[in-house]
Amino acid sequence: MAENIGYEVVGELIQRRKSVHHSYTIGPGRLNDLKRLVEGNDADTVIFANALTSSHVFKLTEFLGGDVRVIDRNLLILEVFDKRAFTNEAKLQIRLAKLKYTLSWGREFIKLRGIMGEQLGWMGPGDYPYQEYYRAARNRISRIESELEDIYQKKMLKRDHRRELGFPIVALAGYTQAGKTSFFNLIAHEDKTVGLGPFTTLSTFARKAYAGTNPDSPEFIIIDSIGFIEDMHPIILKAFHATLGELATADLVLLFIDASDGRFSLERKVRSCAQILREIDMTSPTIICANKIDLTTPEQLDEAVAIIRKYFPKEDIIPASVRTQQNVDRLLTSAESELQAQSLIVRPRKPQAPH
Ligand SMILES: Nc1nc2c(ncn2[C@@H]2O[C@H](COP(=O)(O)OP(=O)(O)OP(=O)(O)O)[C@@H](O)[C@H]2O)c(=O)[nH]1
Ligand SMILES: [Mg+2]
Repeated sequence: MAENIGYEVVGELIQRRKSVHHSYTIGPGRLNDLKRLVEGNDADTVIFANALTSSHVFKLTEFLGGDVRVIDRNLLILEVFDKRAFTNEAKLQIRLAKLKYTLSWGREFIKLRGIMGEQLGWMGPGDYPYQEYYRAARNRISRIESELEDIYQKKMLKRDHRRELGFPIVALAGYTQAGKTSFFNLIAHEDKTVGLGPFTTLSTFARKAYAGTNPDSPEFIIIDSIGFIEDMHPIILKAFHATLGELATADLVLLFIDASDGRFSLERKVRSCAQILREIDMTSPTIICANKIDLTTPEQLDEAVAIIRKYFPKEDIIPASVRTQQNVDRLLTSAESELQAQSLIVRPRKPQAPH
C-alpha cells in the first residue's frame, strides 16, 4: 500500500511479541535495529503495520529523532484515501476521519504536530491551547458532519425516487481491488477509474443497468462503492458509514472476491469481508462473485471456493472473470432470479420505437 502511493520501501522489520511493549510497541532490541535501519538507509518515515497509540508515536518519534515521521496503518490508510479523494463527499469523509482519529488521541496529539498534514492552528503545549485545538476541531467536525448530511440526504432522495419508480438496487461490495468497478463499468457502460491500487474507488456511484442482453432484460440500479480492508479503525469505518450504508439498504449485494489471490491472503480478505459486512449489519441477500478466474487453475479455483464457503456457507458462489467476461451472464442471471424471488418490481426495458 505504501509503495502504491509513492513511498520507496527501503527495509522491513518484524517482531513477534506476546504483548505490545508499553512504550515503543516493539522491544528494546528491535527498537535499536529499527534505529540502525532508519539511519543506514536515511529513511524519513517509519510505518507500523499495526495500530499505534499516540503515546507510542510520540515515544518512537522521540527515540528515532525528530525528523523521522512515525505513522501507523490507520494513518497510512488515510494518506491513501487522501490521494484518491476526487469527490467532495470523499474529501469531507476523509477530513472527518482524520479529525476524529487525531482527536481520539487526546492531548498527546498536540505533541505530534506535522504527522497529519492538515493543521489546526495549534500554537504550543499547555492546557489552554489544547482547549483551543479541541474546540476548533469539534467545530470543524460538526460543520463537516452537517455538509455530509446534506449530501447523504440528496443521495437518499434520489435513491428513494428510483425505488419508487420500481428499480431494484444492487450494490457491489468486496475487498479493495477485487474488480467491483471493472464490473460496474462493464455492465453500466461506464468508464470509472480502475486498478490504481488500494482504494481506487472512494465514493459511491449509481447507474442504471440491465440484467441481461435481450430487450426484455430487467433494469436495476447498480451501486459501486468503497472497498474493504481488514482492521479498519472504527472511526475510519464510521466516516464511510453512509457509503457503506448503501450496502445495508440494497435489495441485493454482489460480493466480489479476487479468487486469484494466494490461499493465505485470500482467506484474510474473505474473513475481513465477512467481518465488515457483520459490522455494518448487512442483511441483504448476497451473491458472491469469485472473480479473476482467468488467472486461476481449476485446482486454485476449487480451493478458493472452499475458503469462501467457510465464511459464507449459504450464499451462491459464482466463479467469473470480468476481464474475459466469462460467466458474467451467469452472474447477471443469478442476480435477476434473486430480485424476482424477492418479488421486486422488475421493469422491462421500454419498447423500441417503431421505425
Ligand atoms: N485478470 C483479471 N483482472 C481483473 C479482473 N477484474 C478486474 N481486474 C483488475 O483488477 C484490478 C482492480 O480492479 P478494480 O475494478 O479497480 O477493483 P475494485 O474492486 O473496484 O477496487 P477498489 O476501487 O480499490 O475497491 C484492475 O487492475 C482490474 O483491471 C478479472 O476478471 N481478471
Ligand atoms: Mg473500485
